[in-house]
Amino acid sequence: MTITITAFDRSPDGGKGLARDTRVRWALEEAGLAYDVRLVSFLAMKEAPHMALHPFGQIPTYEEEGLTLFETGAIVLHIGQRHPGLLPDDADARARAVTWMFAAVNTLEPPILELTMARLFERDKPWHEARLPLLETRVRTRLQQLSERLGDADWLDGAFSAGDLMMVHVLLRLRSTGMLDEFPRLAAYVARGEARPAYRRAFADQLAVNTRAPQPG
Ligand code: GTB
Repeated sequence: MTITITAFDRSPDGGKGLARDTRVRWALEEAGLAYDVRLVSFLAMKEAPHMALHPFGQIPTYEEEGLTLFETGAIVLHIGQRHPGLLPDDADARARAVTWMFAAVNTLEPPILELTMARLFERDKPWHEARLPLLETRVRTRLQQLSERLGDADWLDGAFSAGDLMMVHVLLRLRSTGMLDEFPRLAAYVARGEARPAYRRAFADQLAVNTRAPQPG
C-alpha cells in the first residue's frame, strides 16, 4: 500500500512542526506506516490538480490506493481505524478517543486559531488591543477546563490515543504565546506528546523539508 500526503514545500513556521501535515506524519509514525510526501507551493495549492484533491486548496491531503482524503481529523481517524496504535480496541474507549479528537478540532482549535491569527495578522487594526484580551480569555477558559479534566493523568482517557495526538498538536500552536506555561499539567502533557518517538520522527522529517537548501525553480 502506497500512502502519499501533501505538505508545504516551505512552511511559514520554518519547521516548528505547526503546519498540519505534522499531525498526519505523527499518526503514520505511530501506526508504523511508510509514506511519501508531495511538497506543494502556496501557488500550486490553488491550482486544479491540487484543488481536485482538496476542495479548499490546503494541505495536508492523504492518498492511498484510489482513496483521497482531506481534513486532518478525518485522516487521523482513517489511519486509526485501519491500523493499530492510535485507537483502543474496546468500542466504548474508541468512542471516547474519537470524542477527544473532535474536542481538539471543534472546541480547542477554533479559539486558539482566532488568538494566533489575531496576534499574527491583526496587530495594525484599530480594535486589536481591545479584542486581544477577549480572545485570550476564551483560550484560557478552555485550557483551565482541559487541565482540570486531565488532572494528574498522562493522557486524556487511559492510554495514549489519536485524541491525545490531535489535542497535543492543537495545543502546540500556543507555545509562542507562553500561555501553555500558565497550565503546568498541560505543558507537561504536550511535552509527553513531543517526547514520543513517533512524534520525534515526524518532527524531524518536516524539519528536514523546511530547512533544506532553496530548491531551483
Ligand atoms: N481543517 C483543516 C485540516 O485540519 O486539515 C485545515 C487545513 C489547513 O488550515 N491547512 C493550512 C493551509 O493549507 C496549513 S496548516 N493553508 C494554506 C491556505 O489555506 O491557503 C495551518 C498552518 C499554517 C502555517 C502555520 N505556521 O506557519 O505556523 C501553522 C499552521
